[in-house]
Amino acid sequence: MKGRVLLVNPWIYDFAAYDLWLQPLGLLYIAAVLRDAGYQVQYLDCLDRHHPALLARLGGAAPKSTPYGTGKFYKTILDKPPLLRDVPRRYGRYGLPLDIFDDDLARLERPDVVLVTSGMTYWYPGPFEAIRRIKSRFPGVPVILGGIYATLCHAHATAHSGADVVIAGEGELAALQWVNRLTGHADDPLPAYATLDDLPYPAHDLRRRQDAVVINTSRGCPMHCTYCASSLLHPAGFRQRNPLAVVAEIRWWHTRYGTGDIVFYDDALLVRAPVHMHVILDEIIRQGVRCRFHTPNGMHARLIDAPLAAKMHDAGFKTVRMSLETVNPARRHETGPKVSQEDVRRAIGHLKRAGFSGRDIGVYILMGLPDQPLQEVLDSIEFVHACGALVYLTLYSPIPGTAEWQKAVQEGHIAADADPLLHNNTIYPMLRGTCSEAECQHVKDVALEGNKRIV
Ligand code: B12
Repeated sequence: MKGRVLLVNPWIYDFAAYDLWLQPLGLLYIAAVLRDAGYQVQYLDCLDRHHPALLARLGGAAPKSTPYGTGKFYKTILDKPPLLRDVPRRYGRYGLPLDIFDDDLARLERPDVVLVTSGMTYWYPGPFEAIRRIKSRFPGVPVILGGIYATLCHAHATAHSGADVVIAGEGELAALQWVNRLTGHADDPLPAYATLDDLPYPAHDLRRRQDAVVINTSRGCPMHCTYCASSLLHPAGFRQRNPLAVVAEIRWWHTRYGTGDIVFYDDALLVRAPVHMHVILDEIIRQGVRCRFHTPNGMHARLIDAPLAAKMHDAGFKTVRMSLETVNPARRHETGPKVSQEDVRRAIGHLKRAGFSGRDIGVYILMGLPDQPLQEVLDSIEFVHACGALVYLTLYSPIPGTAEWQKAVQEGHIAADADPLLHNNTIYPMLRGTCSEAECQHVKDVALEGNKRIV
């Protein structure tokens, strides 16, 4: 054993959060790399809905989950940060109560290094709280912060997080290098990860349960939509795994851990489908892997054709989501014309003919874009409902480093150095006056009412 490393998945601080298979995939990859390098790893998950101490506090029953394993987090209502004072919503911390986390920390052996991950930029109070508590329990132990917030808001994280080291970007090798350095193994050779296939499987076994496992068949995205941060998070560009290796990983979780739900986290799952997704689906069907598959991250509708839809159905896909963003062609053209209305209509048709019901198919519509009239959102909702699929509204907020961010700064909608709390998609449209709370609610009601009629 070269040393002991603690890995922490922190809380979410937000107005709303839902466990749509939220798993810290990047941190679990790093855990696997460290374990392979000879470190003992310990793991604390502040978002563990099945933590026995939490369940005991809630009366002992299992947490309510959907049949596919998603569900509500425990929420502790908190005072709003002053910047968000005027938002007419209840703010809170999602995940374990603080004392349960502290008890877990107290039971751990002193680690040599602690690694903390971070998700959405505006969730930074979560990692900050975790770092504060870790520092108070283990004074002198170095803490390294990485992840999406740490990458997109590197300067903010360096200045304010309290971490000793903040690492941007994909972190498998950087984390190992730092841990080696901090534990006196600086001269140890590093593994050569030339392709994604060289990485170990993410350490999902550290999680309390493996009923649902998230997986990446690729990293990055070949498209460059103006609102998306994928290329900033994956500067090495778009890379796909060997499709047979993906199926081997799915089988590994299914046969060894009884995993029944596999969730794809890819940005661009269907790109190069003939040599990638088709092969994955063919093999799942040929090998008789009986899992349920989900794509909570929207797929590219243009790439869903009849043969692909049929195979997805036969392979056991259950949650199928794609993105339309808006029915306004001019706006789609400006942001990255990856999908048209016709693509979405056609894709829904293919999926339905393959055997999916309208309730299996969800289409993301973006709301609160700069200068976007409410009517455009209502038209988009009407279009999706007329195609016979469910609408999922996603509220827009600009992400630092993207083209839309530059534009928002230039047009004075957000300050270049705005506190990342203001990136929150729940409030950004409201703060900018793009849509009021009442208007947002009206649009949501229209979407929900229409969704009820989808069969
Ligand atoms: C999967 C995904 C989701 C999942 C949930 C993911 C999760 N666990 O939270 C779902 C589908 C639910 C989702 C939802 C949303 N998402 Co999302 N999502 C992603 C996506 C595609 C992949 C994230 C991922 O797991 N990557 C794979 C792993 C391997 O990479 P990773 O976690 O980054 O880890 C690597 C590094 O970060 C680093 N690292 C990580 N941890 C650590 C720790 C240490 C110590 C070190 C050294 C390194 C390190 O090393 C890792 C391995 O290389 C990203 C885009 C992207 N390409 O990152 C968007 C992204 C994170 N999502 C985004 C958005 C906007 C949303 C939504 C708000 C969309 C909407 N408008 O509704 C919602 C809100 C979610 C909510 N409120 O609950 C934005 C972020 C916005 C922001 N301001 O931060 C992103 C960047 C996409 C974009 N538009 O550019 N999302």
